[in-house]
Amino acid sequence: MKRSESPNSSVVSKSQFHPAIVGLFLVGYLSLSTATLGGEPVKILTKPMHLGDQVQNDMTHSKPDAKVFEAKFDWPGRIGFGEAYLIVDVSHMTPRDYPGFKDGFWQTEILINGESVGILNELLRGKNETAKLERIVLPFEFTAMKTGENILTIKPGAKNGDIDDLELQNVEISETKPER
Ligand SMILES: [Ca+2]
Repeated sequence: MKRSESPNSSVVSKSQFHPAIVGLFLVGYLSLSTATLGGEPVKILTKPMHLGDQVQNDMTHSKPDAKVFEAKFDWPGRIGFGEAYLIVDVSHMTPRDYPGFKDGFWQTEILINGESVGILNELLRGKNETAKLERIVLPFEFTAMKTGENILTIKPGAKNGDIDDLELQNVEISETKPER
């Protein structure tokens, strides 16, 4: 609001504050915050990225790009209650029924701002990894994020020093549950 638009307004003293005025401010605030509901997902990765420690010729990037994915991203909206959703398109990741997984090996950990929010391959069924691209939707506590800059970490699991090689194709976060 520009000052020049209300040349006749004067400073409101405390005694002039009426509950109705406070109510108007509240309505204004609520309509502003609901305007961010259902916003577009925030894209964090939109191209192939091979995480791991071995050459794998059936991946788009046969050589590993990194051992861990870590990216800063900006969350433009407010932080809501309940859950937000991490959406990951991934191939070659060890699924949850693979031997050793239940003992804690091969588990791909997801961290937001350094706090663990879940294990990605808990949501991937099957006994063996495949080259098929799978979409995984991981719900997490919305309050793990803050408005503005955040850091997402995707850390592939390992066993005896051997990192689970996997390939990401797309990573995004949505405040609404995506249709699969
Ligand atoms: Ca490996």
